[in-house]
Amino acid sequence: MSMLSFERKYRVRGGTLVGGDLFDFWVGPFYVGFFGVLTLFFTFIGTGLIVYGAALGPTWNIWQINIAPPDLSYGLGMAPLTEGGLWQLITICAIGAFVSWALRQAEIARKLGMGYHIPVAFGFAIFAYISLVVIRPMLLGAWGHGFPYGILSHLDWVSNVGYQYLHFHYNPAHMIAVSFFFATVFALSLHGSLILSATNPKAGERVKTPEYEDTFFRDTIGYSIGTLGIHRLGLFLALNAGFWSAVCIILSGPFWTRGWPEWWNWWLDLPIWS
Ligand code: UQ1
Repeated sequence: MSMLSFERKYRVRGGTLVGGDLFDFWVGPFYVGFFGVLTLFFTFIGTGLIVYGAALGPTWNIWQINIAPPDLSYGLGMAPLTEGGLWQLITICAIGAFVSWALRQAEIARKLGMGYHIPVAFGFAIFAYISLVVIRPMLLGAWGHGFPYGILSHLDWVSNVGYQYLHFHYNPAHMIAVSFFFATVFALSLHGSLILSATNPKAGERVKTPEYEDTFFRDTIGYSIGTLGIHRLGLFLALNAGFWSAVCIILSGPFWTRGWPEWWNWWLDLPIWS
């Protein structure tokens, strides 16, 4: 069955989460749906507000454009547009667009009778963003703790917040997150290279079966996790990378205010030494 006739077979109404048949159609290759319309709505408003904020600013230099959150003195209230209010509206649009996109993924998965793995995975990324601009600022009592929207300005924010805790690499949750990021990259490089080595042979040679892939790893390390297993492992590693990133920044401030190196004094403070 060609790809196009496969798509036609599955392009049927139903599976929507809200609104029944409303927006239940395709435009060219793209499924629209209620959440497709909502994604477009938030994206256009949010992008428009970013361009408006940039137009108010002192520069069109792409590296230096900056849309800052409100001053800490505004607490958890709304600020005037030019005093961080734009940042607040842009944040609402961003979350609206991201969540709508995840729900559109869920509707497409339902139509195809697939699992919800993709929207759930994207949900971890949304959670990491929301932990930076909503959860941590709310726990600290001011929207001003969110990060500014700008290429260099958000890098400065990361550097400044890191130094506020003296040495962020001593944050145990940060250590776990970084380890998962490295493990994710390691697993994907093993998997990508293995698949290409087996399925992209020289002209005239046969594509190798999964038995070859298993045997390569059994010969190398005495163990193969299997063709389904490597994808379960990859998803597990990647979701944990995002999850522990969120944890490490939520801990910093709301639950630990001193330098992170000092946290490790719990070891020296164990009663077994006295
Ligand atoms: C693996 O064992 C395997 O099964 C055949 C794959 O599937 C195609 C892989 O991509 C990789 C990388 C491995 C090896 C991974 C571990 C954790 C032993």
